[in-house]
Amino acid sequence: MSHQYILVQKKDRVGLITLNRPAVLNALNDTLMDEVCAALAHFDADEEIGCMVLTGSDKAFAAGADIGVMAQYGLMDVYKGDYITRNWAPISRIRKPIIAAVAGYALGGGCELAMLCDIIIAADNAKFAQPEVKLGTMPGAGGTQRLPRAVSKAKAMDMCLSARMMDATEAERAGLVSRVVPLAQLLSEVIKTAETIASYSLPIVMMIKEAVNRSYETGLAEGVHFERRLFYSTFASEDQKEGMHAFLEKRPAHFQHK
Ligand code: DAK
Repeated sequence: MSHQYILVQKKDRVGLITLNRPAVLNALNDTLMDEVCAALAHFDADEEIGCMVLTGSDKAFAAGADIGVMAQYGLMDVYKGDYITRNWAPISRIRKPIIAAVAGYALGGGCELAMLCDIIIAADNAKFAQPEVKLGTMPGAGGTQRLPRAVSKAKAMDMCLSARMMDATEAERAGLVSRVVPLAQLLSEVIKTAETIASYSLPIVMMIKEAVNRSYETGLAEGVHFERRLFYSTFASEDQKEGMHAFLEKRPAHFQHK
């Protein structure tokens, strides 16, 4: 498959997608998002892939939605065209884990795209912001919803209302990113983590993703109940037998993803 704005690679059981629109710091347009969605869906359906990584360049993960495109749109264009929603929403239905490897700017839609992933690992030069207010608009892909869940209401308000940039250290302290690594090691560290995840039983990994995501969308009792049902169901898998017997036999587990 050929792409205009992304690069796609398979590294053993890891699917790597690199945003590649350097002239505009990976600004997100429809073609780019169509390509990202298609590549993620392709890896999601590929039995040989256990985890995906989404990254950008050293300078920018993505500097937001393409302002040149948005500037021309009126209400009817965005509403009737289901602007962005049609090619962003499918990302939240991807069942395998996605890690965002963020270096440089993750602004507006770039920050929202990273938050659509399951884990954000940041380089020490990463900068996060929701600067839409400066353009006379507001976050439209989860900035006002996922950010407060990640970093607290006060910090999300601060970010969305003031448009200030949060550096990697603050983002880690606030809980937006899981860890910060030196820029030169970002991709190797992220791929190492993705390989570790991909080495585990795929259906179990998918269940864990599903269960953690459920915690965002339901109350505690319902969430714990959901977790318990999935936990019980892991006992019907061959990989649960393999994992536990491997421990008892003091040998590495060889998961068959079933
Ligand atoms: N769109 C288009 N072009 C962009 C861009 C963007 N978001 N960001 C940067 N560029 C372009 C610049 O215009 C420049 O192009 P040339 O002048 O070379 O032709 C080139 O990239 C390099 O940028 P700079 O020259 O500005 O580079 P600097 O290092 O000086 O500054 C910067 C880097 C990232 C601080 C600056 O470029 C900047 O502030 N960029 C805009 C950031 C921004 O405001 N982003 C938020 C956009 S609003 C939705 C989902 C999502 C969204 C909306 C709806 N739905 C689901 C409905 C998202 C909205 C947004 O993201």
